[in-house]
Amino acid sequence: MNKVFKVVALGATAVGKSSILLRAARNQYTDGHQPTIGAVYYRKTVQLPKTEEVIKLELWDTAGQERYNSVTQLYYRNACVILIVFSMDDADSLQKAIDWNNVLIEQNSDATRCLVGNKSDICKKCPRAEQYAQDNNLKYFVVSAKMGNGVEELFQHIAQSCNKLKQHTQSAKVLIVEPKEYIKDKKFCC
Ligand SMILES: Nc1nc2c(ncn2[C@@H]2O[C@H](COP(=O)(O)OP(=O)(O)O)[C@@H](O)[C@H]2O)c(=O)[nH]1
Ligand SMILES: [Mg+2]
Repeated sequence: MNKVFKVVALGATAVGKSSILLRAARNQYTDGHQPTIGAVYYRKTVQLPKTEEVIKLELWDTAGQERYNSVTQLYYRNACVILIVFSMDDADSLQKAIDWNNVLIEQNSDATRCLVGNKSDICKKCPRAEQYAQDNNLKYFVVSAKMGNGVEELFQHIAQSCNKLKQHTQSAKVLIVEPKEYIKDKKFCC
């Protein structure tokens, strides 16, 4: 099955959401605000370690809507993974990330959520984010879209989460299909 998993990035403006997605998809980085016109999403495939398995991802960018507080549920609906991004040097952006996490909890989002601290090249640690992630059972990643640090590890984790979901849905299907075939083979007549 060639399922493609949707990944989205939420967070305050200028925390580096577009830069992380561009680094992950094309291994590119440019200083300055990323252009918001153009690709709505990037494709990325991730090879899972020690397997033949390849996970296909669609990385969706907000196209800058967060600047006007106009990111709607339509954007992150059906996402398998939601990256909640903040900038390691900006406490307000961490608060915004926490607000997003609360919104997703209230909406009963079943996507895998990851708290992502970006710009680790200018600020290496954020104890408040570490504590928040620990207290709220959130996976926490520290990355630098600029230097590339941590981005591959983040996407390995994302791919593994998607793979678990894939296996889960596949085994659920087997459970539904098998009893029907059993009945057919036994030639029940009614
Ligand atoms: N130092 C540093 N700057 C970054 C990093 N990632 C993004 N930026 C800069 O932060 C600004 C906003 O980045 P952008 O990706 O457009 O943020 P977005 O609004 O969240 O999509 C730009 O000037 C980027 O060059 C990073 O890892 N380190
Ligand atoms: Mg952007």
